[in-house]
Formats: sequence, structure tokens, C-alpha cells
Amino acid sequence: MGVLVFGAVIVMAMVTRVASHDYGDALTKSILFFEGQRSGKLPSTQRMTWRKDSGLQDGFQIGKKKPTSVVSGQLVGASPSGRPQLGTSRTRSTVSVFQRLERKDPIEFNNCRGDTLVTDRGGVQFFSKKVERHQIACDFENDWSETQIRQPEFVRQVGEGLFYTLVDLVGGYYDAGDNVKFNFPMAFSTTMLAWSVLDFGNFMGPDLPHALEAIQWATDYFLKATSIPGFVFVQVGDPYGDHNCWERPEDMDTPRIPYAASKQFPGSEVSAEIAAALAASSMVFRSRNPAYSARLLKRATMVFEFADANRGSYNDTLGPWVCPFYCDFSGYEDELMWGAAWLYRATKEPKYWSYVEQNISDLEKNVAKHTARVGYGGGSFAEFGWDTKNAGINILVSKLLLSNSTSDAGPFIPNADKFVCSVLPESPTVSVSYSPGGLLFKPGGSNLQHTTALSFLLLAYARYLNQSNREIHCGNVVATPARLIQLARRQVDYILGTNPLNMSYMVGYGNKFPRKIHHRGSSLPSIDRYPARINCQGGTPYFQSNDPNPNQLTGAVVGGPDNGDSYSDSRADFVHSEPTTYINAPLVGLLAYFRSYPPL
Ligand SMILES: [Ca+2]
Repeated sequence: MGVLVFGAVIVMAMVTRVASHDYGDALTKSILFFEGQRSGKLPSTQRMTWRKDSGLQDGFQIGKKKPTSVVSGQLVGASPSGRPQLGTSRTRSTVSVFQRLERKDPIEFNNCRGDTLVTDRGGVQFFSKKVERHQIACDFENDWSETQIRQPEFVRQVGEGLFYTLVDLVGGYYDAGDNVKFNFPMAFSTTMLAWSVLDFGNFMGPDLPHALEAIQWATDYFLKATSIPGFVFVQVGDPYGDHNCWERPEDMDTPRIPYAASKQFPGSEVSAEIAAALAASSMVFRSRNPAYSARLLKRATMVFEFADANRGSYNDTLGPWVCPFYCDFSGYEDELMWGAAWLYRATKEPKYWSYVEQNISDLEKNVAKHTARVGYGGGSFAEFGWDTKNAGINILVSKLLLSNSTSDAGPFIPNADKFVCSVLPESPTVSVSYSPGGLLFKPGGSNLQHTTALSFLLLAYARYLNQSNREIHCGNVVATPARLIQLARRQVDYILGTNPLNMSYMVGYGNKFPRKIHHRGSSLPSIDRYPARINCQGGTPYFQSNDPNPNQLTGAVVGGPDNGDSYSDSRADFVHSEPTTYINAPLVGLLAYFRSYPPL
């Protein structure tokens, strides 16, 4: 009898294992993906070995180095002649929104040592008449940790917001299937990786060290991007030049223009998001590497102060260089609050709590104002992504409030509850949609970014609610923490293959997954296989090929199926077939939790 019961238990356990996904395998792969997106000098520990060093001159040289002794100079920051077109579609495009000035001849200037430097041709196509010779100094080791930020004399502005400098911007991540380093979504992805480790790091097992590496790969870069007082580098690479080529990152010869926010040309959203990433990451490293953690936190406070004191959107100061690529449609106020909320969590300093408390009432108003300009509206309670942080702010602050049982909770917990009620399919106030197969959908491209980000918030909030024995009422519908977790798991399972097509949307997970993802490095032969250079147009046949990508970008999660659960696996269909760091970053936390809590 005892043997029979034991046998039955084994059979049941086997059935459960077969029905469940291998979340541990998916977790490993979801983190491995970030190695495929690395820019810079790859370490000896690199596991995705078909990728090689790239962008090693970022910040030092605009384009391909000329075969002379002349060193290339730098162009940093730009104020476009035209206003950004906020009505532009949110999908990414290669259509220029303003007239560029073609300039083929080099521009000369002097560096601090008196050397004459010259830019490569084409590196400054948009300021042909405004450039003048000037002197720059060499003090780039200065750190924001100095008590007083002095006006930097070593980065001088000329013309329409044009700066020259030499600064190390090697490292960081390519955001998606191209080779531009967009710091705004990179910072959001970093914040979400850090939140994943803070809440779910205990469930990551042997993958935790890799998750920490993934975070540090970004924070090392952000320390460089904020190393000059009064400047925050927001992007490296001319997006038009980059998107017009289909090149491996290792072969890049498009203009690697660094763009910066400054006092005169603010970029509060990207600066505040970098501050959030640094603050959240400082908590991750607090016990593991106290000195590094302290450095991150100190920089976070300085960068936040810069973002708040010099308010403005990089949409307006960098215009067509950031829009329509990563245009901050929702305004910068949400990033300032998000940054302050993370700084409060990291420092416990009352001034950050006051900032959050005092500005929360304006947040919804501000977002409504900005979103009205671009034609998408509605409540912002269900908005969470690289553009809009509202739902994330409310959930993050609710954790602090629920654990401290503070008397004056403000609107945060009601707002967080509204978020849940806007996502739950059975809620009378649901504002997202679901495909027939059960996948969460929101308007815009790259849908799985919404699915993973909102599912992360559901899971995080469910655990905070559990700790305080709360449940949510959406009209007459009761939402328990268990229901929130169930919905989050349903979304993760869909991504991993529990869907009408029975296909995984994570490359390398399961047997059926996207083979022709929109990703330059993955779709071109690797350097190992084809060492000769493939130039800008040389990649076109690979882009147009019907063959599967030769290099597997393991762990990459693509934009996903359409709202009818169909997927065409087309390289050209970037809305559905392109992976991004901000799809994966929240998924890391989700997979870690489900790895430890498989379905009962
Ligand atoms: Ca925003």
C-alpha cells in the first residue's frame, strides 16, 4: 500500500513537471541575452562567444578612424533647428524629421594640449555653419563626488548646443536589434534588473552572479556617462546612420556621435532614470560591494539633483536625435518622481520622501497634459515602461507604506489598486486588452514589453499585499494576491509557449521559437565564421534572406505575436520580431520567482 501511494505521488509529480515550464532554464537564458547586447570590451567570462568587442572608440572618435596620425575629435550634444514632432508614431522609424545639413569635409579644432584634431567626414552633418575652433581641456577624471560642482571649463559649447569633448563612453548595452546606445531605455532596463534582484534575487540560485554582472555592465557605463560634472550623456550613435545600415556591431563605421544633456540643454527624464538605475543598483551592491555601492549612490544623488535643477525634456533639446526613437511622450515629471522614490528607498532621507509626497498630486495631471499632445490618453495607472513610470512609482512606494504601516498613506496605495483593476481581465475598469489566447496587450509596438513590465508589477505588488494581508476590490470583483500571481504566471507561460501556436517567444527556449529575429548581430555571420568586414550595405542580403539567423541570441524575447496570437517570424517585421533589453529585464524577476514557486 505504502509503495502504491509513493508511486502515485511520483506520477503526479511527473505530470506537474511536464505541464510546467522550465522557469530555471528560461531564467538562465533571459540573463544570458544581456551578454549578446553588450557593447565595449568583452571580458574573458563572456559566454555568448559569437559576439566580440565593439564600440571601443565610443566617446573618443566619431567614425571610422582615418589611416593618418590625426586623432578624431568629438561632437557632443546638439540642439536641432526644428522642434521635435511629438505626434510621430511611437514605432521606431528611420525617417528623418528635419532637414540635415550634409557636410563632407572634416572640421578642425584644438585639444587641451594644443594638438590640432579633426573630425571624420560626415560626423557633423547638421552644424556646417556653426562650428568654430576652440580650446578644450583634459580634466575628465573629475568626479561628481566633489563637494562643489564647478562649471566645467573643459567642455565648451559652441554654435547651437554643440560640444566637443573626449570622454570614455565605452561599454553599456545596445537596446535592441541595432547598434545605438540609447541611455534612456538602457537606464530603465537597469532599474528593472536591479528591482528584479532586490525582490527576487534570493530565488535566482546560480544565476544570481550573472544577474549582478548584467547590472554592473550597465552601471559601469553610467558612471562614465555621468563623469563630467554638469553633463549627462544620453546616447551614443547617430540613429539615422545606424538604422540605415545592416552591420554587425563589431564592424560599425557609422557616426558614433555622443549626445549629452546639460544645464542649457536639459534632459530631465533620461538623467532622472539614470539616477533611478544608479540608486536601485546601489542597493543591490550594498552588502556585496560596499565601496561600489556607495559610489553608485553618491552619483545617483548628484545626477538626480542635476535632473531636477535643470528641468526640461530631451525631446526638446535633442529633438530628432531622440525622437521618434525613444521620445519621452509622457513628460519628465514621472522620471523625477521615480528617481526620488528610488533614492528614498536607497537613502531613507526624508527630503526624497517629501519630494515624492509633494509631487504625486501633479503627476497624473502632467502625464495627461503630455499624452494629450500625442493623442493617447486615458488614466496613467496602467502605464509602465521606459516612457512612463506611473504604475511603477505607485507600486514601489506602496511597498514602503505597506511595510511601515504609515498613517498617511496618500494616494499611492489607491493608485496601485487602480493599476491592478486596470489590468485584471475580470475587473469592471480593465483598460488593457487580451488576445483570444490570453496575452496582455497595449497599444504601440513591441507588445511584450508591456506584458513583462505589467506582470512584474502584479507579482511585486501581490507579494507586498501578502505581507500586509490585503486584497483589492475592483467594484464587486475581489482580487487576491494569489489571483495577481496567477495572472502574472499566465503571461509568463504564454511567452514560454502556452499559447495557440505552441511556440516560445524566447529564442533558444523550447523547440519552437523565433528564428529570424530583427537583430543585426544575430542575423549576420559571426566574426569567427566570416572575419572580413561586412559594410553598411553589405549586410542587406542577410537582412533580406529567408534563412534562419546564423547566431542564436539565446534568451532574447521578441516583440511578440499580434493581437490575434499570430506570429510571422519575419526579420523585416521589427514591431514583432525585434528583442529589447526592456522586454527581458522585468522578465528576469518573474522567472526567478516562478523558478522557486512552480505551479502547485
Ligand atoms: Ca516619462
